[in-house]
Amino acid sequence: MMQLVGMLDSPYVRRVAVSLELLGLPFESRPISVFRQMDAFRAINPVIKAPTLVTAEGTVLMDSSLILDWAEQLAGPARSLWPAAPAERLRALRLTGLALAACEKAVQIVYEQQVRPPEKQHQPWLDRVHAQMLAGFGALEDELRRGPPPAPAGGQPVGQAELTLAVVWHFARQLVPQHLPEAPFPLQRAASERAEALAAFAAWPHG
Ligand SMILES: N[C@@H](CCC(=O)N[C@@H](CS)C(=O)NCC(=O)O)C(=O)O
Repeated sequence: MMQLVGMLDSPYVRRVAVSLELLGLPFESRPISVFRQMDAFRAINPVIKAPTLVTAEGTVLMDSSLILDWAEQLAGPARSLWPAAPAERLRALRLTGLALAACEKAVQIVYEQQVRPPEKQHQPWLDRVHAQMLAGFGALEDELRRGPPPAPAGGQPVGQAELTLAVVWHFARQLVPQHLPEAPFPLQRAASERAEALAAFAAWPHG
């Protein structure tokens, strides 16, 4: 059985876990920390990146989007979390890209504030990534105002775009709430609440 290595406090790990669940692909979760259990992680993947997927044959994959590419191959097009029509697929890719960019910026805020000692923090960098994160969530909110994310070909209650933006919103509100007010983003808040109520999200909770 394939193994998903990494903790669910990582939004990248969580998006893979929820996606595997919705794709109907069984996996073993190995919640090893990239910080507190570096040696154990290194023994599986010397690069120490979460998520890491160890396939049933033993291939070690990393990067959530590439892992999900492989998972989609295993599940087949009839179960896909992506829409089949090109225009909808393009919109889903745009939404997912915005969510992943906002996510990267939220993670950078966390690293700047929690990994670096306070005297080594660099405010201009923090300001830059904070503005980038808000720009990402702002663009996502504009997109959601134009209409809901496209439905997936596999008929799941959420597709990859909605799943990712919901995981990212929840993560950012948990980790950097002082940098992310809820009021300007009501549609993302609602999407997150809807998603968190789904069985696949409850099965793989943040943290
Ligand atoms: N683009 C990657 C980002 C993954 C990532 O940065 N994961 C973090 C945990 S949230 C990590 O491995 N951090 C440890 C490190 O980069 O050294 C993905 O989509 O999987």
